[in-house]
Amino acid sequence: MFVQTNEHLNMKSDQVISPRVFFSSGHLNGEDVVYESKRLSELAGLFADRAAAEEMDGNLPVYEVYSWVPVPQGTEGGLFFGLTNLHPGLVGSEYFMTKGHFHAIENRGEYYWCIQGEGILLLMDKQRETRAERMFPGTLHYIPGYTAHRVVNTGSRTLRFGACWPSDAGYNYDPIAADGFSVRVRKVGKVPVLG
Ligand code: M6P
Ligand code: ZN
Repeated sequence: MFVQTNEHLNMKSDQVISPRVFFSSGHLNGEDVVYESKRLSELAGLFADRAAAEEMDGNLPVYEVYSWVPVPQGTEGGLFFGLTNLHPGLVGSEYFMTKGHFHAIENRGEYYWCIQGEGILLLMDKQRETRAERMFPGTLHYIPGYTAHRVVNTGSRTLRFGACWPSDAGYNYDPIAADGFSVRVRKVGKVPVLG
């Protein structure tokens, strides 16, 4: 990786500081970067075919999330940055997916953008009306407030997406844990079907 140093800039080193966080296509590295791996055992309850999930290896990684948390959780006015690698796979006929969440401060929005792979972003409002946006490299997705968001990997390679959200948004997973999304994405023949 090429890192520009202060020497390259021909400035006094107290005028320019070197970057401390690095974004590459698959990783975030640096200060205040938090890494989390989500394995099938903790996600089994998301899938309709729970028995199929329980027959699979619980250690299987489903997705990994890197989050750059430059200010404390809950700070008003700040932003967090995330990179998620969602692996390809099926539980029964249902594609691997993220847990999905509303924000704890419900009116907070978020951006997602697809870097690699293909999938579907499910957006569900408080009335459980769900719409879906296709994700493929270069797509940019605005997630409004009051809207639960979940990503489904319908492709054959790791779906990689970026995210940016307010540092006071927080997470509310409870409605999803209780009732899921109103739409599931399944592989029927060779294609994803929503239902
Ligand atoms: C994105 C952001 C993160 C989120 C992650 C995984 O990177 O929205 O805040 O944690 O996706 O999604 P989830 O928390 O629903 O599992
Ligand atoms: Zn979010």
